[in-house]
Amino acid sequence: MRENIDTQHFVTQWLESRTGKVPNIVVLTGAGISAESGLQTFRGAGGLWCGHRVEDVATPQAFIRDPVLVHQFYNERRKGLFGDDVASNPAHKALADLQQNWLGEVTIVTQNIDDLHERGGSDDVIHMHGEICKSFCTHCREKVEQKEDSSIEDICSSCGKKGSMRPDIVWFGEMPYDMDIIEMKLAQTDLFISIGTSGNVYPAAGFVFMATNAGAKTLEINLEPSMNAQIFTHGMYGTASTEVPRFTKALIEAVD
Ligand code: BV8
Repeated sequence: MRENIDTQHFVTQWLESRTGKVPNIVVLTGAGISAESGLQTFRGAGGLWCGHRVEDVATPQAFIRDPVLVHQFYNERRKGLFGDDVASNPAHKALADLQQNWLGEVTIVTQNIDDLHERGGSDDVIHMHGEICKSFCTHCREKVEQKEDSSIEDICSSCGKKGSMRPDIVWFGEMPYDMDIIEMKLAQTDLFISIGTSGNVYPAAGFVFMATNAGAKTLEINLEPSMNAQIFTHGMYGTASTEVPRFTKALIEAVD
C-alpha cells in the first residue's frame, strides 16, 4: 500500500520544482467525495447500485428497454440528493477555497452527477458524466432544469414532443461531456489530484496517464488505493473530508 505522503514536504518540493510559474491544478472527483455527505458510492454496495444492476439502469439500451424503471431510478437518487441529511462536506468546501485562493488555474472535473461541489461553493465545475438536476429532449436536444420527478409523460417545452425527455446523464457506452476541454487542461497541468474514485470507469480513470505524460505530479486522495494507485506519484489515504482540507490548506499556506 502506498504510504501517506508528508504533505508539507510534498507541497514545498512541488512548488520549488515549478520555479517562477504559478502551477495549474486539475482535480478529478468521484463518488467517494460525496460519501460523507450521505450519498452511496457505486462499488461499495457490492456492485449493486441502489439495488439495481448498472446495465439495467445506466445505459441507453436500458432507457429504450424500460424508460419507466430508469426515470424511477434517477427520481429516487434526485430525491435522495435533496434530503435534509445531504449537504456538501469539508472536502467540497476545501476545493472551493482552493479555487478562490490559488493564483494559478484550478479545474474541477467531477464524475458525480450531484450538485455538492456547487453547494460547497465551487463554480465552473465540469460534470463529465452529466447532472441529475438536468434533463434533455432526445428529439430536439433542448436541455432543462430537472428538480421534480421526470417521467415518460413529460412534454418537451421546446418541441412539444411527449415522452422524449431523458435524464442529462452520460450512461455507459456514451461519450462523456467536455472531453476536449478536459484533455487540454490535463495537457497543461502541473498537479493532478484524484479524489474518491476507484479508477474503474474510463475515460476518467485514464486522466492520470495524460497528466503524467504532461509532466505533472499526480496525487491520489482516497479511502484506499484505487485500481491505478501505482501510476500516481503520491497517495494520501483516509476520508476525503479529512485529507482534502489538510492538503489544500498546506498548498495555500505554502504560497502565502
Ligand atoms: C465511453 C453516470 C466511449 C451514471 C457514470 C473496458 C475497459 C475500459 C473501458 C471500458 C471497458 N468496457 C467498457 C468500457 C467503457 C466504460 C467503462 O469504463 N466501463 C467500466 C465499468 C469498465 N466507459 C464508458 O462507457 C464511458 N463512455 O467509454 O464512451 C465512446 C466513444 C466514442 C463514442 C461514444 C462513446 C462512460 C462512462 C460514464 C458512465 N456513467 N455515471 C450515474 O451516475 O447514474 S459512471 C459512474 O461511475 C459514476 O459517474 C461514478 O462516479 C463513476 C465512477 O465510479 P467512482 O466515482 O469511482 O465510484 P466508486 O464507487 O467506483 O468508487 C468510490 C471510491 O471512493 C472508492 O475507491 C472508495 O474507496 C472511495 N471512497 C469511499 N468513501 C470515501 C472514499 N474516498 C475518500 N473518502 C471517503 N469517505
